[in-house]
Amino acid sequence: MILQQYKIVFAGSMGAGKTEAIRSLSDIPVLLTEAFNTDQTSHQKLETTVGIDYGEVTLEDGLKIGLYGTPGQSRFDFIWPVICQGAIGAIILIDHNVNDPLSELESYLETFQNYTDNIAIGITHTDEITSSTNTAIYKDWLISQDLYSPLFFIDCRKKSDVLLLLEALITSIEVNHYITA
Ligand SMILES: Nc1nc2c(ncn2[C@@H]2O[C@H](COP(=O)(O)OP(=O)(O)OP(=O)(O)O)[C@@H](O)[C@H]2O)c(=O)[nH]1
Ligand SMILES: [Mg+2]
Repeated sequence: MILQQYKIVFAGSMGAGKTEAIRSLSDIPVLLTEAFNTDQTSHQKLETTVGIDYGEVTLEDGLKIGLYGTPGQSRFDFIWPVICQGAIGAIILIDHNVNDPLSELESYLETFQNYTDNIAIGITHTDEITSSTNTAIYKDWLISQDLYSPLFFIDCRKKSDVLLLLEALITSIEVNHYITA
């Protein structure tokens, strides 16, 4: 399982859709590490990731990617740098409906920029908007920070959405580092 040609890590807040994104994308049965969620204050979901999710996808050009999902709970943040070892990039997923999604994005970017130069951002749950936060804030903020990470609004339950984000990340890596399959 560690012998994948390339490794991409999915990071981001609890319930943002990391496990779901890997499930949608993977060509193989996904190795999940879900357990009963005892942290109902952070998120009211029934189960949460407590280890490393793992899946694989082979892109049209034959490039095989290992998909590694992190646990969103910050009590597991010690494992994030471990999972990122050897990764060519990371996808940060942020639930648009959390209290302050921009500060969550800022905080995950700040952390994961220590582990990889290549980051793409997926804003999730915009199909069920419950907050009054404007969706324009993300791009405006990235521009204000002089950051040019690919950013898409995605539904993690849709393979095509997650694939688009993954391919945008791969393209930006190829442009930056001339990776060939
Ligand atoms: N409506 C909607 N549901 C979503 C979206 N993305 C994920 N979900 C659902 O949100 C729930 C939580 O998703 P998970 O994939 O478990 O979230 P996670 O990021 O892995 O969460 P942790 O492992 O707890 O950190 C699941 O029921 C998903 O199907 C989305 O964009 N829209
Ligand atoms: Mg999960």
